[in-house]
This record gives sequence, structure tokens and C-alpha cells, in this order.
Amino acid sequence: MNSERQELDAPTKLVGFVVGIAFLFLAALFVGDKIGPDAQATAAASHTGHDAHDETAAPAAVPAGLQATQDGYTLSLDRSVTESGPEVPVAFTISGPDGAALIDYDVMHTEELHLIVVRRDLTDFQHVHPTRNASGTWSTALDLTRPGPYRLFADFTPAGGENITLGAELTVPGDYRPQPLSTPNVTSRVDGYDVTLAGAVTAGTNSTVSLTIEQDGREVTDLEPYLGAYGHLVALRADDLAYLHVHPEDGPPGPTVDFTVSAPTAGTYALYLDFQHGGVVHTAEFTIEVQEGQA
Ligand SMILES: [Cu+2]
Repeated sequence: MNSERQELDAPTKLVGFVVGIAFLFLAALFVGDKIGPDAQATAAASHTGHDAHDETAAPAAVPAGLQATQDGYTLSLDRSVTESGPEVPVAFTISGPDGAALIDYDVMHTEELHLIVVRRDLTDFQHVHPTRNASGTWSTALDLTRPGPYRLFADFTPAGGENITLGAELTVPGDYRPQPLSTPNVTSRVDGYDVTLAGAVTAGTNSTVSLTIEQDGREVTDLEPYLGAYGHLVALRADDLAYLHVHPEDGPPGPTVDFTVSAPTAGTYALYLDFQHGGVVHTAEFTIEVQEGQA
């Protein structure tokens, strides 16, 4: 604009007048240009707000766990194919926006990073806490006895940042025979415990689910803290293994533990409840149908 303004310094009054008018016109255009995009942005923002209102808290972002790269962070496994076995070593890094392996994490649920592993057919769920070396490489051992594709979810919070869950696939070659997902259930038996699930989950909103734990017909009231709570719940969407964020609610050490679940869509989900009792972590598994939210 500066060069154009210099050209407007014409010598005669007439030309100066005409050019002055032209300058005002150009100035108006310039201001119009400045206002235009802002006005459009404002209109777009209010339009988005309108949609969000219509869909009642529909999440705007892609669900967690479906991407290996998100917000500048990348989960890189040291290999994408590995041998089978009960304790297969697995290593990975999380690189940050600067490309370097991330070494600064915020602790969340008593750990810097939670690694959730499940075979694609939602069996062989594992929840482990790898160890990190000084250069940012995480290492652990996984039970990959059965062949097939496994999804790994790294759930972490960069220091001072937002919680992220990145996903990557690790394949164990062999004769993969996917098991059908169990039909929806409200009771699950594991290691001599009976766990009962109560509460319906509705898409697009926060729902509370309550899990009640019994052993030999007696309510368990001496659950031990696990990851800073009396239970840890993971929910995965069956169609694509989208990873849901679930928050434990404060409460007594049993028999009932409550969680707040937010499912992005209706459909079938697998739930895995980790709880600790008698010094051992047990995992109860459920299949639930999430209901359509009210339009
Ligand atoms: Cu964990």
C-alpha cells in the first residue's frame, strides 16, 4: 500500500482531487478488505456455535487414539511387526513439535504415560506402564501370544500441555482368527469376582456408569487404590477402536465405583475396568450399546 500512496502525490489540484477521491475509494476498499474476513470469521463462528447448540455437546474433535500423529506429537514404534510370545519387548518414542523425543511429561493418574494394548478383535486387553530412559525411549514387554493386529494407545500429557492419546498398530504375523465381540452384558466374572455395570451411556453427553464389585457373593469394600483411584476404566468404540476418555469419580473403596463416560456416537463399545484387590489388578470386561443422543 505504501508505494501506491506515494504515487498519489500528484502535482496539480485537479489531479490531486481526483486522486484524492481515488485514494479514499482505495482506502475504503482497503478497510473493506480488513473488515471482510473478520466479518466472515465472526459469521462462521456463530454458525459453528449454532451447530454445536443443535447437536447438544457433540464433540468437535476426532476421537482419541485413532491417529499416530496429532497436535505435533507422533508415536513411533521401533517396529510395526514383531514375533509372538508372552513377553515380547516393545519400544517406542513420542516426538514433540520440535521433532525431538519428548522427555517432559505431566504425571496423570500417578504415571507419565499409560500404554493400553488390545488386539483388533478387542481381546487381550493390557494396561501397562512402560519405563522411559533419559533420551525419551519407552520400553515394556507385552503379551502377544496370539497372532493378529494389535492397537497400542499411548495416553500422556506433555508438560504444561493437553492430554493426548496417540494410536499405532503392531502386527504379530500368523493365523489370526478374530473372535466375535461378546453380546452386551451387565455382569462380568473375572478371577472369582463378579462385577455388575449399571447406568446407560448416551452419545454426545456425559453419562455416569457405576460398577459394583463382589467376591463370593459379598460386596468388596476394601478396594485398593490403583492409579490414584479405586478403579480405572477404558472404553473403546468397537468399529474403529476410538479411545474414550473416562474419568473416575471420588468415592469409597467399594463396592461401587462411578465413572463419567463421554461417547462420541451411538453404537457398540468395549469397556475394561481395572481394579486392585488383594494386591492384584483384575480386569473386568463389558460390551455396551451406547444410545443415540436426543436431537
Ligand atoms: Cu495406566
